[in-house]
Amino acid sequence: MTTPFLNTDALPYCKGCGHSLIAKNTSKALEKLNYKPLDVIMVTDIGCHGIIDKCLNTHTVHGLHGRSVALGAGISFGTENPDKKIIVFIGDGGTTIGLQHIMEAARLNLNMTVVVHNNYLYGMTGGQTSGLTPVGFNTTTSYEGNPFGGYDICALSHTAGAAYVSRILGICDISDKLAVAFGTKGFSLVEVLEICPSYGIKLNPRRKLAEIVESSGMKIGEWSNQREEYVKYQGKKTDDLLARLPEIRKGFNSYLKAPMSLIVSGSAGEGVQLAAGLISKAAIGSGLHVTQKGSYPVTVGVGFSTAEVNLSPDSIHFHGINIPDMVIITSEDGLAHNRKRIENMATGKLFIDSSLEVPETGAEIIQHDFRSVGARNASVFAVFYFALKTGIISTESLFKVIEDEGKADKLPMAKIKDALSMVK
Ligand SMILES: Cc1ncc(C[n+]2csc(CCOP(=O)(O)OP(=O)(O)O)c2C)c(N)n1
Ligand code: SF4
Repeated sequence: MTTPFLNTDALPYCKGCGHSLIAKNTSKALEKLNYKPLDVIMVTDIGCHGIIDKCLNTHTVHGLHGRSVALGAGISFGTENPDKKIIVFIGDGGTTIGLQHIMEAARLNLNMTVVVHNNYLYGMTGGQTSGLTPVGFNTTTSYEGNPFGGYDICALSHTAGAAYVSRILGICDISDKLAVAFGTKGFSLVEVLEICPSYGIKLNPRRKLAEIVESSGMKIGEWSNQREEYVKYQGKKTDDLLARLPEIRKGFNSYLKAPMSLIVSGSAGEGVQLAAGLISKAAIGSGLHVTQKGSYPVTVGVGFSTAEVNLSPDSIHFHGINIPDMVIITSEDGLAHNRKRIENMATGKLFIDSSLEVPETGAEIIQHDFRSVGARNASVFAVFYFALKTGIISTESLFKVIEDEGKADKLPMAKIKDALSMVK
């Protein structure tokens, strides 16, 4: 039977896995609290518990191992809407890996609930010990019993400042217990104890969950802190960074009818990213959709600098560039960084500084002395040259960006115009 929150009753877990019980009772608890599926943002972690995503009718986000709480925290900061319910599903493995994220969310008392699926081991990868495995418990990395005790995630979260924490056994109907956590304002965490039938039960035959819990020394129970939730502490909201960017209005046209990928590359400190930015903004001003990505070594002043630009008359859904349509190379560093991709081009155009050795390529080769305007301006001149030769964007649209951004004084415009006037 499906529920408003679960689109199937064929949950993807091994027979008897406690993860199924948690998923079903989460649905039940949310129904009891009158949440609608799209009021709920479920963030899942890596692990067996995380494969529930496809069964959920809620919003879903799947995070890296241990990082789901950080994602949930980001969503909580971003939504700041107590009517939306953010729930993070995480395993004991992810809890170990992302412990600090949990502490931080508890310390700030962010509006969210973390459900720790504690089956005492890493389920998906074959039953290894986690930081929550209790002393004496057998796993595939401790066949003679874990020599260490596990973290008390409830005590840690409570001490860090969580509004509500509980440790419960993952048996029978746990929906009311989950509902208490889901209904808490601020940060709540429920540690649900279970045994993974595929590894935990096999490796620990004849042991019962209640006895394992007892021997771990960690009590079943609930703990709370009377605190305001994070939203109540908020002062002035920070301005949206995007809102500060000047709007680019369409003032030009482009003949581009299909997506085109372009690489601009040269040496760090030679205006490569600036030049690519000019193309991108001029293209937006010409009615195109644009993505731009920069890459350069961490030592930003030496080595290559490469910009990847996608231009398209329609929305762009993937910004990666494998084999580019066009390439502009203004220095040896840029050539070395892109040689493989240039060699793989069967068509397209390569604009390359005439001082450089031309690599083997199927692209049409267009050589020009871009460095004649000075090394620091070679890339800016090269994009003007590119505009002139291809007509994809006009040189006027590039001049307009420079004007609008007040860059005319910082660039040798006269030199560039002079050099352009000599281009045939
Ligand atoms: C960063 C990272 N490290 C390791 C892995 C490999 N990995 C995938 S699932 C898993 C174990 C998950 O165990 P747990 O978090 O306890 O969840 P369970 O499978 O028990 O639900 C691991 C280590 C990964 N996907 N990503
Ligand atoms: S391997 Fe263990 S944790 Fe994973 S689905 Fe099967 S029983 Fe559940």
